[in-house]
Amino acid sequence: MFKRISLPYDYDALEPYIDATTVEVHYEKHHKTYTEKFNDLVRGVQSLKGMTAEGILMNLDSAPDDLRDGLRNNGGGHYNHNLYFESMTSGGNPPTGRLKEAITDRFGRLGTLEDELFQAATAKVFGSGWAWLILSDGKLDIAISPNQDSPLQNGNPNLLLPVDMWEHAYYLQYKQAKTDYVKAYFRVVNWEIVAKRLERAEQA
Ligand code: MN3
Repeated sequence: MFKRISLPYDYDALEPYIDATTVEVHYEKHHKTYTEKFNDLVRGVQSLKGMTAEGILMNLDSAPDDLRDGLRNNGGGHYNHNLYFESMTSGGNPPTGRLKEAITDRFGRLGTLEDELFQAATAKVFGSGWAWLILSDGKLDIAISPNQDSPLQNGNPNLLLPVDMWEHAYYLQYKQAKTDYVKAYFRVVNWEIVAKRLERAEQA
């Protein structure tokens, strides 16, 4: 049984950057639906028993043909949103330690990382999709993916920070102004969590 993470903050904790209605609808409706549909698809399929969501999404080729698209979309929606909601905290916090060092090595400064991730999210993702900070070949990198895909489908499990670019992530508050949404998202990023993901990725 796949579960959503418990939201680690109140609905209004990310205001004014992400408002309470957006968080509530996104978590209680969209995220809930992806997770329920994913569980419905996986339930009773012997070959998927005991697999993690990550494992299923990294091995879609071996999934039953009639379930593959559903697993990809709903499993991706489930997995990506667990990462996304865990990636925010009230008021945000700054990168420290090894993460800060990795950011300096690759981007020079946090602002440059944010600029590149912003460009990817707002200019390269067309329609619904995601932008990502990932670890790739031992280095921080930026990636994008359509729909509910992620770098998992390219064999890379080292997802460090997601940016949800589906309209449902911002439309209630920002309407079409997705650039304002991405700037606001950067104000609530929980870099402590990103640092933990980097640590795990570098140990793997
Ligand atoms: Mn979403």
